[in-house]
Amino acid sequence: MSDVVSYELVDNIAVISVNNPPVNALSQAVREGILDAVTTAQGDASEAIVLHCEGRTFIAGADIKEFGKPPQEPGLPSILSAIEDSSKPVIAAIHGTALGGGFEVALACHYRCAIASAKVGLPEVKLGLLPGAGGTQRVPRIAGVKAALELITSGNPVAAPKAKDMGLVDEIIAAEDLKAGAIEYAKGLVESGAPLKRIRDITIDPATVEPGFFDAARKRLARRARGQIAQDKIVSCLEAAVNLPMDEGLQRERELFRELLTSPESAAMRHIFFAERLAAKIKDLPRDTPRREVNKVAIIGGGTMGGGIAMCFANVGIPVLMLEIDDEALQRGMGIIEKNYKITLGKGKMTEDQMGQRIALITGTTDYADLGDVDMVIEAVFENLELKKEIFAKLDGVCKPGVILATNTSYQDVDAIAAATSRPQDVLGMHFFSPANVMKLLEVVRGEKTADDVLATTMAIGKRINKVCALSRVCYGFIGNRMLGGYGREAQMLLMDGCTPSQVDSALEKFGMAMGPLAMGDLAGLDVGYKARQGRTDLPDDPKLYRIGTLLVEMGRYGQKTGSGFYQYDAETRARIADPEVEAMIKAEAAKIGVEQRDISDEEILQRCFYPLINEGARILFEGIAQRPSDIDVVYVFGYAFPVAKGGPMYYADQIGLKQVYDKICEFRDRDGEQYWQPAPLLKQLAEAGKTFAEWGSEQG
Ligand code: 3H9
Repeated sequence: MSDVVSYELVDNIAVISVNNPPVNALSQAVREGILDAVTTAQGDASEAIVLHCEGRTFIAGADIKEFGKPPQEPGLPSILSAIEDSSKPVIAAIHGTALGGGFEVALACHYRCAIASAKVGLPEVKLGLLPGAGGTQRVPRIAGVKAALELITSGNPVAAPKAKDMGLVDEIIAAEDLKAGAIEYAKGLVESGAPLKRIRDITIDPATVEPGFFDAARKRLARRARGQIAQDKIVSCLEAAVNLPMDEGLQRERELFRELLTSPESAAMRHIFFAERLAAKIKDLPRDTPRREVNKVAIIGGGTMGGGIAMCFANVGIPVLMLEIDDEALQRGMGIIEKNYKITLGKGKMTEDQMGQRIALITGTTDYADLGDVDMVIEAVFENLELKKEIFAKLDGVCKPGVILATNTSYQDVDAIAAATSRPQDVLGMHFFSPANVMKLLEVVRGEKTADDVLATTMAIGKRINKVCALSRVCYGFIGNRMLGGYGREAQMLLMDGCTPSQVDSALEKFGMAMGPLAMGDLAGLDVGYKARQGRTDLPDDPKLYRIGTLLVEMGRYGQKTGSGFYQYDAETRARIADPEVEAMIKAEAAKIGVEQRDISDEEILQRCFYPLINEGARILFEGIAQRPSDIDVVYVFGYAFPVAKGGPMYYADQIGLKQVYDKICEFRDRDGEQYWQPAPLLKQLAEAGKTFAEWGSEQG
């Protein structure tokens, strides 16, 4: 029939097979193929039609690569109409993930069967979109408005058995061979004279929706939107599903889908979708680089970080051995892990059984000699180079050959740590972010001598433990923390220049940051930065620099843990409250050192906090620390809660225009001094050439 869609008759059942690797996305050829096949089936001897997919998954959605290009016929809605209007029942046979447009195809079918391991969902919201082919109209008709709201605004897929309970799937196929099982199921439907069930024929009784339901949903979603605009429009579509006839609801959905498709937010989120997948690829490593087997992992250090890392492995069924200095420390570490799992259990996100299985996978030891059979070791002790070197020398003595030795350092020199062993080729950095069992980012740090297979294995392990990996070369702070310096500095400088802490934080939060930098400082503990500054000799001698943060620590205001920092914190709710005492202190300190305070716009706050990130990012690219600009975006979105709807700092800079960013940095340099603002050579070069980071990245290959 076509390269990507085939058609056959098996007895009285027509079987349409989609074969468009890797994920059977609905490219133009697939759409055309399905349309032709459904049309053919109308005129032959078949009595029912099974739609199934070859390869690893059912259709995983529209082809995202086609978005932003001129639309090509046939459009998805016409395929769905052809399926829904078929005179013979159409049965979707689902395995893998039926997502987005793929699930919408299934919803247009008269019946849906799936194997138990399959998942279905509408993840469009994660791309800044809404389901544009009837998902918002059909799901509430069969699963109810409340369930539809949760499914579509979270974007999270549900497993087939749950989908069956929700009414989204009709039958779970137990047979090993889904195609054969689906054909049997179809034959049964024919024999029993099963009707052509069309979801469009269902009407929702508006009385079943609680009064005020949509308003409450809008308010709740707005609180966590962080610059994303799709959620609100999803609520509008669901309202249309309740209040309008199907065709008008579909039309409303289509209009709002088109609006989102051309929005800058969706463009940024699609950029991150592809950036995340690209970041997993190492430029100079062939795809078929061999991998080492990793079946058991050891973690050195059972503190908050080590415990979180242990959970990441246990969560995917990999046994973990946790090493601590003594039994007491070990018990404490295990206690933290159990407490964390109990929180997850309490939220209903895990069963008692699952918790038990995961905890059972984590065992403890205080003896390095027990590390003889592990395949990977991750050291997660505190940041002290000498201690880390000592540990790696010990590991070298006890671990079998070929073990991957990783350090979870945030700042230390991975090459120096590797040099403490006789096998530097097996050593690299795995920089997790706190809390390690929650945060998605994993910076994989490639040492000077790290072997290719060690890198390839670690990237694969990162994916297996559900992390988003980005590769960094060795430098102080790697990609993420190295870029952060100027961000925190300027947040405090802005206070001296005339802002209140709330003004700085709320400007950044309005932009979409999960938490402003000053509130974040309070959360992490102001004493941490204070101590780190004590040892530094490279900081400019400037009374303005970190003055407020330093004074707060000296007043015993360390942040949330002491109940006050830049803000006061409510003892019970932990809500942050602006503190007039701090605001007065800032004014007094500025006067004391002769800083003339002024009104500062939100725009300047954003520029002063973000442009240092962008500038340092340009240096990191030029030095080859990061592979590509989009990897830096991935680091910031997944590790530092940079709003995904802004696409990451480098993408954001490209949208502003590098010339504008460069000019502003020069302006700040002339006003605030070269010690803080020096445009990176690459930024200057691109600004002068009128290029973007993305263009530069593609030129580098
Ligand atoms: C939509 O459907 C809109 C409709 O409502 C309305 C239309 C009118 N298109 O993730 P992986 C590529 S919006 C194009 O590493 P996994 C991906 O880039 C869409 N390409 O695999 C990668 O390429 P490469 C709603 C796609 O096994 C390769 O496939 N659907 C698409 O870890 C492998 O991907 C979604 O948002 C696509 N739709 O995970 C689903 N999907 O090898 C998005 C993937 O060159 N996809 N690629 O780097 C996913 O969530 C995951 O890919 C999936 C597989 C779970 C399916």
